[in-house]
Amino acid sequence: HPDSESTYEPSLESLPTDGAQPGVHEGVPTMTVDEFNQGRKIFFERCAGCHGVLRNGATGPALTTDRTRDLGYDHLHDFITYGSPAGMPNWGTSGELSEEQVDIMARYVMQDPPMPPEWGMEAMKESWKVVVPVDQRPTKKMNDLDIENLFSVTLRDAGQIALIDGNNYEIKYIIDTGYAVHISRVSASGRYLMVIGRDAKVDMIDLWMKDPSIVATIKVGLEARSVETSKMKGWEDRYAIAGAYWPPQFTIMDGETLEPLKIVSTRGMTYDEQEFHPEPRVAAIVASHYNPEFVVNVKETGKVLLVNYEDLNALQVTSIDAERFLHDGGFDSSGRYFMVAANARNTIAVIDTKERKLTKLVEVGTTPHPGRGANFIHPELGPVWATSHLGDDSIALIGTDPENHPDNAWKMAASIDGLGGGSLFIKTHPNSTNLWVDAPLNSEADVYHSVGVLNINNLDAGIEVLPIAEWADLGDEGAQRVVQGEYNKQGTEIWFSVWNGKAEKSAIVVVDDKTRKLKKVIKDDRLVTPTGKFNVYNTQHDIY
Ligand code: DHE
Repeated sequence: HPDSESTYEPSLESLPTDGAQPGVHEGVPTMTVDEFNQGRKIFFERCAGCHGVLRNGATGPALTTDRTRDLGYDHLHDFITYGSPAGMPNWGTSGELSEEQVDIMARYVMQDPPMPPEWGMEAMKESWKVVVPVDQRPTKKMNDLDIENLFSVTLRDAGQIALIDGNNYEIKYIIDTGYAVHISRVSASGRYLMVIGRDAKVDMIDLWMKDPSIVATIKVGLEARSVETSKMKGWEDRYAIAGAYWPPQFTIMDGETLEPLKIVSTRGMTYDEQEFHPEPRVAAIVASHYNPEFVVNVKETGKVLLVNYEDLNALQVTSIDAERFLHDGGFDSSGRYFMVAANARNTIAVIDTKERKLTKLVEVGTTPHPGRGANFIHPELGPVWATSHLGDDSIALIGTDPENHPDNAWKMAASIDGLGGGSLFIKTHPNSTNLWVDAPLNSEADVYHSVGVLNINNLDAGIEVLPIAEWADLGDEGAQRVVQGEYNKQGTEIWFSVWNGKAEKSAIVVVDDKTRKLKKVIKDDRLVTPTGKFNVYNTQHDIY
């Protein structure tokens, strides 16, 4: 997170604890206990997302001691300072880490990784709180908010979300949540907004209350990225599920109170080599519309788990071999096929949630990163789902209509030029003819200050580049990375975050979809490090 300046202080119990003693190996630089603890904290906050808590690697390479001691202190020190084009942030030269901290981290990754604690039912129950019991909640909507056009906006380093009115751009509420909320999801009824912090704190917000606020909360682990609720007809709002990075597990909860009901570990064998992996993290989770199931994507083992929630005491989990390093993804336009990126394997796995099987593994560009992807009807190829890439500047189009366009189905039917490498998110809307793509992790400021937009009816016409950061007019301070487009409910405008450091000003830029012209800049001192934005209606109905 090159632009975040976290002041988050994890409680001691949420830090990896011991076993390992710093500096006991021959040839390995020593550390004081204080330095070792600083290293633990920095690694947990900055590095574990890509390299894994146990450092076995995923989005980033493995940093196990056999490798780091081989690479040596100087190499590690330089790498941490300057980063790499492959995606390692330049922690030193960006000023994110001080010279002293770079030195600590170079020595730290040469020590054995400490084993973090487990987080089972007792810990979960202790953290669980029903703030407003179900019988004290309203039975109808008690406010005059246009709930369906609200945007839930992550204020990453503030540990908050903002609820912003999609009609008049007013910040209606700022709600304290876990640290660095990763995603927001909306329950099937549209009433409950679920958010999950990087610190694995799940907060459930009741949008029907006069003043929407948290009605239940729980911590499902020490580090997490995904939350979802049951969407199958007859099971609406019944269950919630959250996936954790550490401990590697998922938890099924009551959909109205977040009471933890079932915890399932994902530790086990990789799908291909069938060797034990100690840290298979839970990445994206979606709810099936065809079966009473959650689709749980396990990163390191490369398995997609279909978790049937009909009987939690006789839990049926169908484990589909897919590809390793599953990360993010979304449904095709029919809502039947789930397209998930196995990012380090340059592959999109297509899961048929109706027939409950793997349909295809599709090879795309380098390190696909779709967010939820983008669905549209291509004039020749028919319905397609699109992803951009972290590792190259292409956009891959995969045909999703085996009935009427079998020749293009489940393969990369086209690859077109996008904005640039370092892309994270791509977006369109059923009412739009625009396909928008960002590149916040590109190394060139001109590129990460912009978004690109293509006409889906004439993709050959090339990309128009819009200077979003310039439009935000925030001055010269900070990196101002432009990230993640999200449409309003009507599909008439698209919002982008201009993501700056915690001490700097950020903004949200709203672009008119038809004219591609600036419509509004939302600036407010409370908009600290805005990243993900989730329109309630689009999120509830999987519209992207
Ligand atoms: Fe994300 C989605 C994990 C870095 C913003 N991110 C996801 C999902 C996963 C994930 C597993 C899918 C969740 C789902 O659909 O259930 N993200 C990770 C990481 O492991 C990683 C690479 C490193 C880390 O340490 O977290 C990472 N992500 C980032 C960022 O740096 C971003 C840009 C800013 C931030 O807030 O941290 C970021 N990730 C997002 C957003 C989504 C997301 C906005 C949802 C996109 C959507 O449209 O659905």
